[in-house]
Amino acid sequence: MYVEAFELGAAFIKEGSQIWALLARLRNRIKHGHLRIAIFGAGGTGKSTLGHLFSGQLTADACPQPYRESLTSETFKLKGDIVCTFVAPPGQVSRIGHDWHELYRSLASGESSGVINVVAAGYHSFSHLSLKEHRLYQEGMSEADFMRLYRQDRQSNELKLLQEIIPHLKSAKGSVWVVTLVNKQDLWWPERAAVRAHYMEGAYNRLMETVLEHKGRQHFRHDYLSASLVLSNFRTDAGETLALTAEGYDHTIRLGNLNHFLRTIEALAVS
Ligand SMILES: Nc1nc2c(ncn2[C@@H]2O[C@H](COP(=O)(O)OP(=O)(O)OP(=O)(O)O)[C@@H](O)[C@H]2O)c(=O)[nH]1
Ligand SMILES: [Mg+2]
Repeated sequence: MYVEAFELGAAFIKEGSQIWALLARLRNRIKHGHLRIAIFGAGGTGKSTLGHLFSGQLTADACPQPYRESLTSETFKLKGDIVCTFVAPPGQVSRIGHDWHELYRSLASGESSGVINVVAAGYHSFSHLSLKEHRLYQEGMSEADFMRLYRQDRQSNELKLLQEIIPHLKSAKGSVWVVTLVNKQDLWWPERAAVRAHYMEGAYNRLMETVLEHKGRQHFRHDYLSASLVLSNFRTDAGETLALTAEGYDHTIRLGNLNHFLRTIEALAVS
């Protein structure tokens, strides 16, 4: 799912600093492939950020943007000879409807053969000014108390959304690949073993396995990857700190993992 710094050889680290070239190559290679990638995921996990990275509107070292909830589906097209499209519908539960159904249709017709499901180990951005306006906040709670409850709630939401997508993966026409992108590595890096176990050994994985059983290895492939699309402390607009970028999470780890993620997408996109 993730690559640890000590696993990265010197050559890999050097390449990690060339993410931009890799992204350009990825775009160039898939723009001739008539490929459409559907990006699913709960609100605030990083779908729009991912679309911006793919489409060249965000560089690997760009400044993070404050969270603005997407209100409609966003389509990120590659520049130039445009045939590869990344579609990311908004992930707030209240907005699941038409946009998600469009993506389901594109899976059923075989138009989309790649899916990226973005999760974030419960570190989902939200649009309330202060945590005190959040429905989970109770009088007297510290930021840490709130985060414990909030992350549990968001992780169950990730599962609920996956349950919703599963039947559509099963009935997708032809072969389909899925990447679970566990984003916001910069916020959960010290607890990476627990995060890895949560996704790869629990209910999330069991749900993915049902698709594999249904479609068979020949027609279904699922990979876990993780990255930090931007490096940013998790704060509310009111200035409350909900999580800090992790101590020890450095540029090399970030670029190494981003590189690993992009290389895998590149390989899947041309397979
Ligand atoms: N710390 C950190 N923040 C991130 C990362 N990726 C994205 N973000 C931030 O998370 C916030 C939400 O990202 P978006 O891409 O807008 O999320 P979304 O999934 O499109 O959200 P909706 O449109 O509501 O469905 C933004 O402020 C991003 O800058 C990451 O890897 N680490
Ligand atoms: Mg969005």
